[in-house]
Amino acid sequence: MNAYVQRVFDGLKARNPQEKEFLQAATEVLEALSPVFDKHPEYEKIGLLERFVEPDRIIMFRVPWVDDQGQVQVNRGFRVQFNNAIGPYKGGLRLHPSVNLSVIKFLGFEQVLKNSLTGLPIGGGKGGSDFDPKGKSDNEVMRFCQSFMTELFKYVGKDEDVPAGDIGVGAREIGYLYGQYKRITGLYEGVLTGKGLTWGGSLARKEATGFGLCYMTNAMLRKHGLSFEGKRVVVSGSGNVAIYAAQKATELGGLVVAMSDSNGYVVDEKGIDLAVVKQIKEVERGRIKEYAARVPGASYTEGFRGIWTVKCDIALPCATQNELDLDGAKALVASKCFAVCEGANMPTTLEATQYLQQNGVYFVPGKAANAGGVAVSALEMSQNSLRLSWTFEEVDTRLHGIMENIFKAIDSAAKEYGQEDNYVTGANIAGFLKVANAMVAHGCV
Ligand code: NDP
Ligand code: 2IT
Repeated sequence: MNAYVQRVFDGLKARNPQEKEFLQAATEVLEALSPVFDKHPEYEKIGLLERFVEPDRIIMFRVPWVDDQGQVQVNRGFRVQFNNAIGPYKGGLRLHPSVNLSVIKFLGFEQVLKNSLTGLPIGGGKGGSDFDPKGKSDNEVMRFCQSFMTELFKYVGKDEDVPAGDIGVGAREIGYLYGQYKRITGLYEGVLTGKGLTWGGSLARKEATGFGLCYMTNAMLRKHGLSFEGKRVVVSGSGNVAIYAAQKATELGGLVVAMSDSNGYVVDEKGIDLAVVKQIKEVERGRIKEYAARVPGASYTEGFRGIWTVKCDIALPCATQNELDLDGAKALVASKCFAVCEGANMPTTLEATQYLQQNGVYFVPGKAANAGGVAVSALEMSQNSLRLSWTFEEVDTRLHGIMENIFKAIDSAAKEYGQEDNYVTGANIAGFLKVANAMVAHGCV
């Protein structure tokens, strides 16, 4: 590793010893960026990397709310505003019991590079809470969201910081958050994306991450003379990203044979029936296990990690960080899987990524492969500014173009740095250079 990069990395580890997810993301990014610093020694004098790895600010706050029994509950809220060199902070809010500062920092850091790759004017940020929406009533979720926004509204705005959904945050939560923002500020503005279609949302935002993932996968496969046609596809998760990835993979000719949630996975050799998954997950907020009870011939297995033992050609991890570990990677290689494209953020551990790449599996990291969601969020911001709405086809066509462009950018950056087909290197370098140029132009800030 370049000596300057190594020194900054050592400092980062010493200062944040408990932040294991953040350090994991930083390891991948800094290793990939090392050759950029060999080429640009002038970056050291201006402390570019020290500034790049330190968030602009971290906001942490108490979120008190009253449950249905009248008992006061307290959660912790976060917003990490990581970097706004190329546009207002932009990134989702995650509600999950595993949320802590390390998780939000890793997500915010990745978001800076991802948002740059979209080619749109958006900086990077992320937020959320350790609140668990599972098993909560609509009223409890509403009271939580109102309390969360009562603090967060001070730090966000359409030109300042624009949150959106992530794990545990969908249309319901965005609605409650938006209602409270509007009530407190009196502003009807595009402060959040993923809004409902009658109040400023964009068509195709719901589908965007999953569709975009398949457009990216397709672009990458095409380069290698491959396609989805007739291929077995495994999609982990069964939330927003997973459902629309499975839908587009099927439309492109793939056979999606397995999906999961945090409890286990289902296999359906005839191809997953997405109408059943949507009914269970989007309407009933139920468990994937139900699928096997409703669809003849389908089976359910406890434990979400087992999904990688299902034989496939293409794997699309779309659940959460570190869901695909070395054992999973070995199982995929053994079953001759040839492509892994990340719908989730950092779903593959560092060891698993290395193993897949060393065994010739084409691997596209989340910051490039799942950028379609935030790209359409940025298109939602554009539509809000214009005060009009585009058709589904118009947004989908733009999304398709953006994903094709990201593939070209990461492919050529990898080539330029002598690592053709290493899309981890390509994505990090291509995403970084644009942000770095803006930071240089803005001086020491
Ligand atoms: P959802 O909440 O809609 O779905 C999450 C899915 O992942 C569920 O099936 C959930 O299962 C599973 N999951 C969550 N946590 C765990 C865990 N600890 N172990 C195993 N499974 C888990 O979220 P999204 O679909 O929106 O997000 C999925 C991933 O995609 C995340 O990494 C997110 O950061 C990323 N992403 C999302 C974007 C978006 O636009 N929504 C954009 C880009 C990336 P269960 O129901 O059992 O919890
Ligand atoms: O990880 C992500 O890119 C998201 N959760 C979407 C962020 C957004 O602002 O749409």
